[in-house]
Amino acid sequence: MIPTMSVDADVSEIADALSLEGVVVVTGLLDETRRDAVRSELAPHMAKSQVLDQDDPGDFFPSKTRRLSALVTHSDSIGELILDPHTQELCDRILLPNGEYGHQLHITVALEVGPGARQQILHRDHESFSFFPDPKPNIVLAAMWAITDFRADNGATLVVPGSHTWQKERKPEESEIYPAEMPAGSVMFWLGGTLHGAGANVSNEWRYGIALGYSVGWVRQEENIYLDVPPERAAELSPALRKAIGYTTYRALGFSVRQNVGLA
Ligand SMILES: O=C(O)CCC(=O)C(=O)O
Ligand SMILES: [Fe+2]
Repeated sequence: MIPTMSVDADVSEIADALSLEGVVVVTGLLDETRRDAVRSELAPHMAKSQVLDQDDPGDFFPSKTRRLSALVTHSDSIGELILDPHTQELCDRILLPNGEYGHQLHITVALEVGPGARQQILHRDHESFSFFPDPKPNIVLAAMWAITDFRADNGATLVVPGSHTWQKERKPEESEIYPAEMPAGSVMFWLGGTLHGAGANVSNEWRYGIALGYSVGWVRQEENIYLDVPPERAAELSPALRKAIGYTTYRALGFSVRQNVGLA
């Protein structure tokens, strides 16, 4: 089962469920006005995303899906999601023990799963950190913001609770895989070690989610944020958001002539 809690739940309970199961859904985090704002800001860029009709079963991304990254460049309201207090609190609790000088934004992607899309390959988001034996320490935490409802039939993310503690070789039984069904405005949080992937969409609607990943401040970010959010764009952001996306230092790491990246 995927633990589900409301936004009013105590954040320590949310963090405990996330640590225990590797996944938690929190409902009621984003109202319709704010969902519409972020979606409409991204729409012209999302429209340029190429939708493949022909599926390659080995491809990480199934056909009939739309994807867009560099969300900080494309949207002003995404900052509010990135800095969401629940998310930041969960990152503090789960990532700071493995990187006490701070965490950072790791990746931003809008993900639309269209009718007829197959299931995505189940994976762990921290696979790139292959240096660490499995189960790896918590280096990555991810959040999926449901912009539309997520249902089993429209491609809700499939998750294997508990799989963050598994050895790499263990494969999930069908009965261990759950769809993260949640109403629009909810957020699913999961750990870098939790097996998951977009579900198949057998409905006739598109499922729209925004995935925001976070990592400990001493690893390379998955998205090349310094290229995708260049200094000119970074200068337009609030200091808190600029810092959150990685324009900051982690002890000696990441210094810059640009005033340790306050950008003066
Ligand atoms: O779209 C989804 O539900 C999950 C996507 C995902 O896990 C990924 O692209 O890494
Ligand atoms: Fe993923």
